Amino acid sequence: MMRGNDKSKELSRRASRRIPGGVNSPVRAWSAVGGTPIFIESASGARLVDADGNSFVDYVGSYGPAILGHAHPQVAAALGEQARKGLGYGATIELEVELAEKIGTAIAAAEKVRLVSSGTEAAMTAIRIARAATGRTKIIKFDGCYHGHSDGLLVRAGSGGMTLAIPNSAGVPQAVAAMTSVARFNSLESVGGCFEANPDGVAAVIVEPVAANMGVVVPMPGFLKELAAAARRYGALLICDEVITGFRLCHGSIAEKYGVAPDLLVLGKVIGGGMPIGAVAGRADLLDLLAPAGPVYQAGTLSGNPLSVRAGLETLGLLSVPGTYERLDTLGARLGNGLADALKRSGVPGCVNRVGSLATMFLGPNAVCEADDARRSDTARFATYFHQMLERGIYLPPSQFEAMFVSLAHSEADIDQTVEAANQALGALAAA
Ligand code: KE4
Repeated sequence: MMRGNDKSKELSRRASRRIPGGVNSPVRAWSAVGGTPIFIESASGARLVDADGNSFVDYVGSYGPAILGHAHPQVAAALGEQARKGLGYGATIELEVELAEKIGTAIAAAEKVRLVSSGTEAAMTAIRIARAATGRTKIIKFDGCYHGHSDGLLVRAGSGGMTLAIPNSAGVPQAVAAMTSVARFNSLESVGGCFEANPDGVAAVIVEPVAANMGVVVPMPGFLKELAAAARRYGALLICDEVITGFRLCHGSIAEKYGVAPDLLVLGKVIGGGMPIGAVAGRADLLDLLAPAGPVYQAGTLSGNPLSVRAGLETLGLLSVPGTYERLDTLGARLGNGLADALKRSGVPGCVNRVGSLATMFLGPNAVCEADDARRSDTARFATYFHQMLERGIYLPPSQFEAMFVSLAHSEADIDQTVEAANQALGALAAA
């Protein structure tokens, strides 16, 4: 049981005086679930400890990077060693080359790689490359998918955009938003409609191959392959945003596992091992459009910084151990099946979507295949469920429209504790 949250309450009041909404990223604000966000004191393995000393099994995992669990000793030691060599130089180091080579070896489509400091930067750069390469302006994205907060991609955005019901951000000029057409995930008909509505041509289609920012939504069989074929037919580039899925669902690109070879890929999170990172990768002729090789400008003071690339290399090295992704899938299946059984036992309507170590339990709809299905979730009930789980020592993402992240540090006992807590929490919901 929780030991109170007085310290988090006091820190939240202090934070709100100096930081908008008291957070440095909206999804951390608990706007959709209510209550005071817990402030984290430390984390290790699958557990977090908050400022009041409460301990939780963690399913946020820094929203994806903590795939090894928090504070992995080998990664922490490597960071300490690297820091003693300096934090950054404004010049290139061998480790950047090594990380680009490792990504290129793992992902056939990643002939070249440009490292940046966030997924947002990487996605916006991929769009810029596509516009330069095709001479076209329009892009197609999917309702509920999230690709960071650059202007043109904050249209019908998922993650915080869905959570806070700000699908189209203020401050984005209508002229910019109009360059983005929005299709429905898993609907090839809506994709065709977007292409037909833009006779001047579309520069690129950007998609999360497994959507994870409207909650987890799995691509229907053949959807990604047909999407790639449609893009090719209309002369548009295909950009797969694998900021979440890259090196999480397999040792590389999940798009390639679905038989799709994207022209450009967006990566982040896991490849930095918890440190700030992003990457745009893909065909060499496209990446070579980037300055100084080509005319598309993109830059970053801390791009490829020594600490991020060292943490990323250590993490990818540990993830290359045979059996890693089978283990993640086994743990993810134990969690997903357990939550589905708990839903059924409670009689609370809902469904569980899962791919590997990514899972979302939707409360309300009995199937979620696209954003409008997800929007039919009972978010009030989810808020109650969130707090019921928190009381039982389980820390979930504070939104129905996020994914649960399972790490290699989660044990069967952690998963079973989570499922038992869900049985009790859903039972309480059903009885309310
Ligand atoms: P960042 O700019 O936050 O590093 O990455 C943006 C991004 C791009 N593409 C995908 C598929 C993403 O999921 C993200 C960021 N994910 C959210 C969680 N759903 C980050 C959490 C946050 O905004 O604080």
